[in-house]
Amino acid sequence: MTVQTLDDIHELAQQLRVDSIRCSTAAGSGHPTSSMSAADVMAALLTRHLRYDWQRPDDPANDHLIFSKGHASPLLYSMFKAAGVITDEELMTGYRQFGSRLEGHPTPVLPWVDVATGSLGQGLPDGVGVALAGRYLDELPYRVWVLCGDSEMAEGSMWEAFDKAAYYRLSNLTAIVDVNRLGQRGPTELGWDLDAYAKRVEAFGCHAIPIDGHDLGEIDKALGHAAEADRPTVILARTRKGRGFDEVEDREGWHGRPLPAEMAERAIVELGGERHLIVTGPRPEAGSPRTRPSGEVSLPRYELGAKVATRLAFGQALAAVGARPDVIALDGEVGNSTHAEEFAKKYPERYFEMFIAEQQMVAAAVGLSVRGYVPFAATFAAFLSRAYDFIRMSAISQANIRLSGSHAGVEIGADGPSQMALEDIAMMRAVHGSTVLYPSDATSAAYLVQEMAERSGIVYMRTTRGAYPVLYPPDETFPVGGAKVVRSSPDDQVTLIGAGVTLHNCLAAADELGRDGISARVLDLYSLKPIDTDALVAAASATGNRLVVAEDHYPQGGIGGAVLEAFSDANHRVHLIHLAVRGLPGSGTPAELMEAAGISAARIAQAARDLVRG
Ligand SMILES: Cc1ncc(C[n+]2csc(CCOP(=O)(O)OP(=O)(O)O)c2C)c(N)n1
Repeated sequence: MTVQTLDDIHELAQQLRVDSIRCSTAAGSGHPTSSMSAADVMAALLTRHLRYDWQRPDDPANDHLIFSKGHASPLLYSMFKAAGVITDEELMTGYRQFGSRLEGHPTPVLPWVDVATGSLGQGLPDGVGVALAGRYLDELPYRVWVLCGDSEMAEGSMWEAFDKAAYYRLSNLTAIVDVNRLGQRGPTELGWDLDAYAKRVEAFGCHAIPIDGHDLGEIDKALGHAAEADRPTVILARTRKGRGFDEVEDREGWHGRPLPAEMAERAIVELGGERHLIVTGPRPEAGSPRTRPSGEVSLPRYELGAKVATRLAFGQALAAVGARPDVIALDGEVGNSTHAEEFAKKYPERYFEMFIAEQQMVAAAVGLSVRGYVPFAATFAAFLSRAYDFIRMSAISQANIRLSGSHAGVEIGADGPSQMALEDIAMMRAVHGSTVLYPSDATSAAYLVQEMAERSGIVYMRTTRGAYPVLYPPDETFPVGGAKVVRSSPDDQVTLIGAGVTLHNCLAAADELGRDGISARVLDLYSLKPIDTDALVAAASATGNRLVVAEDHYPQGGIGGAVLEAFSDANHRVHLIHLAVRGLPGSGTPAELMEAAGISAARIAQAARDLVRG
């Protein structure tokens, strides 16, 4: 039906409440009361303001609706029923069931869902990324509407999002905060103090509109204002959790609890019974994203033996790959260290400074990926760990993002352990479907940057601070999932495995061993996930299954872990010495720190001698 009056919207809101109760009671699980508080706002949005072609979720002109409070999935899925894209039967039999697309929290398994939510504090930052794409890249008038919880507002990432939304004047972004006073275990920090929320929001540069979130007239007006604002809008909707059923309304103890069947029956009666309205809301204005001319990617070329840091090669290659107009770069205020600034010099209009807001930086990449862009986000590898939950969730969002972490390991030297990434390989390898790359020289780094642009999922490159010799000629190729035998002879007695700075240490160790009459093979493991199991098994088999792995990372989950998992999968037995950073490092020169950590050339050579001489 075409909704005409506020009474019609009220009918729809009651349907959304009833359906939220019905599906969660049927599942025996879910968050009906969190859904009921926001039903009025969502009914008004769906019928009058969300410009969306439900039959064509890929239409680039569509508005975007993100449930940052993803646990209100009963409400979202009830909206899908009201839009006519899922049936009542699917909602009642599928919600939260094994194998169903109506998962406990929304994911892009559903074509109308942009990003996975459910880890609170992420949907709004993701929405900032989508809004950035709309305003600066697509140049389309679509709007991004994000439903947030009030307890969720305690997450710092929400404020990173408001801050960046205001900085980039994202007038196409509207956050709707469902201020129902209650969180999971009880009252929220600010309760119904809309003034306090409004002051904070305004201080961040956004436009606050406090309303009664159950007054359809006020809601409709606020949503209309938001669409016309010249900066991001935050609608602060004062609501009551469980609204519409007296037994639970505004009462503690009902968060995340479905109503028992007999209670659900009473609730449905109180809410006026079941309804099956299918509504038609506004459609998007026809439009296509702005296109930009595509150029030839011409990667930088490095002279063999020249000393070039892989972080510099990353930046230079990123600038080269920028010839593709879909490539976007994001920086966490360290672009001169990661060398992402090389991209900024060439393509300032596709470079977004996120300042020191790593969570927002990763979320923006996810939002850009929603619109099909190829985002690269770079900071010190150590600081990506701050955004790890965002990285984890981006895999659930099926996002395609590229991350680069510079300043890996103790090799960074004097700055000390706060700046050293010693956990990043473990963290990134553990992400679902991720790719983890760790080049040792500029040629391979540049090649792999281009590979990153082509690859889907979460793709991570670890880079090194110091400058080390270029090992490969410019036309060498480095397929993802491969490895390189850098040095070998038929007499090799041991294989030395490294990546990044430790590959250079392995080469120096091989020289030292050669002087002692021990011939060592050296393997460059530039692709840690996927890993080249065949190359590992071949090298082991050729060298008496004697291996030394050296890595500038803590021992857990790094290169050694990846190598041992590969041998275990291949059911191949080896004698392996694993050199990794085991103590807590301090400051020093790279050489001092690598020696102390036991990953220097001398320590690698000693380990190899021990293996060979048994
Ligand atoms: C990062 C994170 N921390 C904790 C939770 C567990 N959790 C789920 S819902 C919720 C309360 C949310 O309250 P609010 O944002 O006010 O939403 P409401 O359900 O009241 O509408 C909590 C703590 C979570 N999902 N994510």
